[in-house]
Amino acid sequence: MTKIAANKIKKEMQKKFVVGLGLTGLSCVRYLVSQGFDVAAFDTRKTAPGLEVLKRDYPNVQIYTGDITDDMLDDVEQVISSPGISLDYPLLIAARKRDIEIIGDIEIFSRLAKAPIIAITGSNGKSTTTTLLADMIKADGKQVKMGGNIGVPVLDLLAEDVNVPDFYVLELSSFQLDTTSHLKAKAAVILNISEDHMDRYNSLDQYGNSKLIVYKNAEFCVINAEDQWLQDNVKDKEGFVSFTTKEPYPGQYGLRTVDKKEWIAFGEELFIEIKKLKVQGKHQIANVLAAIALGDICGLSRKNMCNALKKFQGLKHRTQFVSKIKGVTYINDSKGTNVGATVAAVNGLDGPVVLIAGGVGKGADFSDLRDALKDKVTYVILIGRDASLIENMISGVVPVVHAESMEDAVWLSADVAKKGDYVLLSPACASFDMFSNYEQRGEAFMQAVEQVASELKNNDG
Ligand code: UMA
Ligand code: ADP
Repeated sequence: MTKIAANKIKKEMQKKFVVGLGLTGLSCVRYLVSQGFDVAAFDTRKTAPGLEVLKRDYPNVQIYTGDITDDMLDDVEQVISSPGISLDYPLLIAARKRDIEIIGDIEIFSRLAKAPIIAITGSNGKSTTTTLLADMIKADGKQVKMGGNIGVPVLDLLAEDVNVPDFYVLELSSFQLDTTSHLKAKAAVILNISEDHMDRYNSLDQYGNSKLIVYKNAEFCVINAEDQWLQDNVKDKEGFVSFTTKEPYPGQYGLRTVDKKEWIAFGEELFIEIKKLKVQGKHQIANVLAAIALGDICGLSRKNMCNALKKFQGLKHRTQFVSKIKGVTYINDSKGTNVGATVAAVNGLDGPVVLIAGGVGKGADFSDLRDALKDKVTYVILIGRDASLIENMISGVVPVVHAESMEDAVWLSADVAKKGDYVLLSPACASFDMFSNYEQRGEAFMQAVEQVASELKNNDG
């Protein structure tokens, strides 16, 4: 028998079972079928998002939807689970009982990738830092592929790999890291840890520990010196590169004031003046510092990194300027889907704030909002499913009003905001009770702001 035929038979005996038919599941099926594996797939939903495409393009893939049955895992040698499915889901418990390996797409990718991986995780700032680093790598004339939680399933990066890039830059969520064990990043950063996804994890520690997986086996580790959870829980930080938004010590990335000008610095070395950056707010500066630290590890030229930095405007829906109407500035931070992000957004603004918040709280403890809102926020306008949970935590601290829709919320905000105020949409919640995703929520906010702008202008005329 030829080696190729033997390999084919070996692969056919290895049934891969893909759990979840979202972006990740579909990309896993695509990749595994292209490699000649026998593949079956399952989704808890009877009408999963990728179901029709899957049936059309992969008629040989056996598909199960809805309830699980005992025989599903027969002949299965490996389960590839999507990030949206909890590891406590009964099918995955059953797989563990049968000693079937459970991995995710990041694990497959880690075992196969032929270029250095830069891994970026944290509760907030992942997409921003990932995009900025990819921009810097491009500005340095190198090839980069960006994927992961940012919206491009990693196996799609391999599928298109005719030319292996110089770097893969991956945004990784805790869900993705939960099913990853062989990631060996060239450089890894955890930007920060604050409560998120408490409907999936028992505690902040359990959630944080998932993120710590990025540091395991990484050649270089980058850490936020100001993050309490990381400082308390990363036991051995020897050799770590760290960043701070205060004055750095030698070998650390931070901010330095020289002749009344504030600079991004590496120890004593001045890198770029803050006022040359288009992004604003301490939290965004922290992301910039992390990206520079990673860029240095990648060996990028400082000049090219600075060029990318000067152009970087930040991402849409992240403390994004929308409009200034009658002296009130409207900011869209729809991607503020947890308390940490909302606190950072509020702190980053230099005037009184009317805050629009609410949605699906994901089991979060909203009490941290109390201190952050106390002296800065004049009104909170609440929308969405968990509005009353937030109200319970902040009532007595700041006046609260409820709105039925985003449009109503924006009109209410325009009524109460005074000249010099900010109206900030930063929900501290997920969006899926009222919108398909955070992008749609942000668009709804921006449209409503446009409406306010045009009606107030008409009234003026
Ligand atoms: N679902 C079911 N039944 C299933 C499988 C999934 O109900 O059998 C539900 C999940 O509970 C979830 C939704 O379907 O509500 C999507 O889950 P999924 O695993 O199918 O997700 P994908 O479409 O594969 O997208 C995932 C990431 N989504 C999640 O982790 C929930 C995307 O990150 C990521 O861009 C994509 O893989 C490519 O890597 C999005 C996200 O919301 C942006 N991530 C979370 C976050 O950033 O907070 C972690
Ligand atoms: P992620 O990909 O981790 O969700 P994003 O870059 O998309 O991060 O930003 C998500 C939200 O977090 C936005 O509301 C943004 O304003 C806020 N944010 C960004 N960077 C930070 C940071 N370093 N600390 C706290 N909040 C941040």
